[in-house]
Amino acid sequence: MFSFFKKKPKEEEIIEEKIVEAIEPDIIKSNEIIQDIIEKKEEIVEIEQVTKEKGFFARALEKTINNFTSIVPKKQEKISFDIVEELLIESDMEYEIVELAMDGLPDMVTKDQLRHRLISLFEHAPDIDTSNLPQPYVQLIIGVNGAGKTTTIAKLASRYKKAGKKVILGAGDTFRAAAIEQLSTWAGKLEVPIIKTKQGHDPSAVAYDTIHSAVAKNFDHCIIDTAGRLQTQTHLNKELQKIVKVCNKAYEGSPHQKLMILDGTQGNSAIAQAKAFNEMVGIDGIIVTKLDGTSKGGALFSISNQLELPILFVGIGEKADDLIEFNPDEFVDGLLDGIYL
Ligand SMILES: Nc1nc2c(ncn2[C@@H]2O[C@H](COP(=O)(O)OP(=O)(O)OP(=O)(O)O)[C@@H](O)[C@H]2O)c(=O)[nH]1
Ligand SMILES: [Mg+2]
Repeated sequence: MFSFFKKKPKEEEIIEEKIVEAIEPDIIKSNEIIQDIIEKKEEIVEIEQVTKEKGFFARALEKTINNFTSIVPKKQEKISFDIVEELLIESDMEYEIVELAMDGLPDMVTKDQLRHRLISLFEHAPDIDTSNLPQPYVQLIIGVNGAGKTTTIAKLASRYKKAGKKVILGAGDTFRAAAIEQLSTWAGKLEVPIIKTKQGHDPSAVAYDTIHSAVAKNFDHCIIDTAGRLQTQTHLNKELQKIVKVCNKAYEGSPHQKLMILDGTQGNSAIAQAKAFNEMVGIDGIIVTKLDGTSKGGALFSISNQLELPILFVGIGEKADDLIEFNPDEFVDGLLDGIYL
């Protein structure tokens, strides 16, 4: 301690000064780095907060909105008619529908004006009354290959189960190898029962057994998977019509809902598919999957408007929770908040 007050020899002082001189830039640099890290952390917290606050749709529509912001980089109060038209076409809304939506709008379009027009595009679709559902409520899931049918069944089952309902699944895709295992794995994860058979067996029999079991054991929801098929595959389409008939035999009035699963990344081309399936068996509602993976979010306007069918849910990821109820107001707000002040 005493030595602390002792005067340092001259060389020692010089060496000390030199060391300080040598390391000073490093100290300044590391202080800068620390400051940078602190600022970045604050930025991340802020981004996380904003992301949390953003509606589900804003997140689901991220790719579509990114496309918008490449045309309108800064949010505005009014956007010119031509730019709005470009934005809608860019989001894969069919030109006919764009014209319909924009008819009579002024040169500079406000958010409210556009919002009103876009929401009205969904108004043709009938409402589905979800009160007093028959029990069991039988849903038949249909669509082309890879649209997201099986994953959507898992998402629906998870949703119903969380609402305290009893759910049973039917592995009606007996055509594709591994389809039965895929649904069985989901059933295991979600802890819901599944009725299945061997690959190649009659899917109508699976549908029958599933419904029969659902009725006998008082299940609330019965969801039946089907094999992916193209509207041009006549034998598979006959098979689908047979499944529908057999459901009605197992429990009169079922299937209560024939749900068409459309791959959102296909944009407008999904409309032709849905039309063909609608003619084949009659569709009651639509679920659009993979909205998270597409910049073609505007196709939902054309899908609902052209088919005059309600979009019930949208898929926004691969997990069981990645399904959100479709709400036209929130969907339109999610889109417009990206470009309007
Ligand atoms: N990103 C994303 N991927 C999804 C979504 N829905 C389904 N998928 C993925 O799409 C792929 C196909 O999904 P499946 O559920 O097997 O589709 P499917 O219609 O049953 O297919 P097939 O039975 O072969 O006709 C899988 O990799 C899923 O994880 C979604 O909403 N978002
Ligand atoms: Mg499948």
